[in-house]
Amino acid sequence: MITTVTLNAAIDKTYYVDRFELGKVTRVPKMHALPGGKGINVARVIHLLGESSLATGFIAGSNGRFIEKKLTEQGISHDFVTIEGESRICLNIIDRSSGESTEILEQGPTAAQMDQTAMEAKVKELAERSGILCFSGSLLAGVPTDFYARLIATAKSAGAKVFLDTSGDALLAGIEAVPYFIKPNEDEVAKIIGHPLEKESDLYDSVQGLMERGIACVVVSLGENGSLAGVEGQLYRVKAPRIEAVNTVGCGDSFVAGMAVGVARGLPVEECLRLATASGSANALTEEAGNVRLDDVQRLLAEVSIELL
Ligand code: TA6
Repeated sequence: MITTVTLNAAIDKTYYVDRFELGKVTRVPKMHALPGGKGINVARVIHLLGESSLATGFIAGSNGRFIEKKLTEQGISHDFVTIEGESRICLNIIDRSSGESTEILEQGPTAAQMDQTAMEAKVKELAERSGILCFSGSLLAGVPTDFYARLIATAKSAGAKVFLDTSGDALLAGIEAVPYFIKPNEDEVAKIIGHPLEKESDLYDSVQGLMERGIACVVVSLGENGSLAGVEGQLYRVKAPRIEAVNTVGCGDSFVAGMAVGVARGLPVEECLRLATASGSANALTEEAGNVRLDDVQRLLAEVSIELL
């Protein structure tokens, strides 16, 4: 089983509008509302790829109950810690005239000290029966910056492989606990190494450096250009298929899901990267965030190119 942890779970609402203009009334002819937040998206895509997943994290209020109900309807196992307040809504407004996407992300509830203790216990219990634990998304209010580092240490000592997909200070603190997998973008890599990336070789050296720190799998996302991946000491340049994107929100989460499925199945590195990249691209072909069609993933697998550097 692969467990995903979403500290700040959300209802992801996607609004498709004819034209979005600030300061004007905008009618919404079409919308989707799904359980979201990065880790929940990862759990859904793992499930769609045919592996067993379980979603945990913090939920609150009536939005939290909506998240549980919809996950149950989608056949995705869940075991959340319920806290005071209200889970957030994350809004993505897609302007059909320009194709532009605008995200508005609420802050969400606050976790008290006893909630954090409950989450540490939940992670320990679930890590004991999961091969992989994926921690995804921003921290919620109330938790310390090193909360992921603490949860990673707990999960690792229970024997699970840990994936971490977060940003900013939570990422900087989290990598101190040496997860198995991270997925920073170029700006985040620059923040980790403490200076700007001036030439291509700076990026290569940084990925090598992170692998030398014990992180087995470092994937730097390069947007629609694919990624640079460092796995077990080797560097790979991965090129994503050319597609007509409908909604790119959740592509990173779908990539993480594909990678976790590949690792759980014991696939060779290149096949893991291929499945992850095809899943990320397939997400962009659906209207909902964090969703893939299996036939798209299967078709796109052949269109991913991987070069050993
Ligand atoms: O990756 C897209 C997304 O998962 C949205 O679904 C939305 O819920 C958002 O990210 C949340 O990101 P955050 O980093 O705030 O947890």
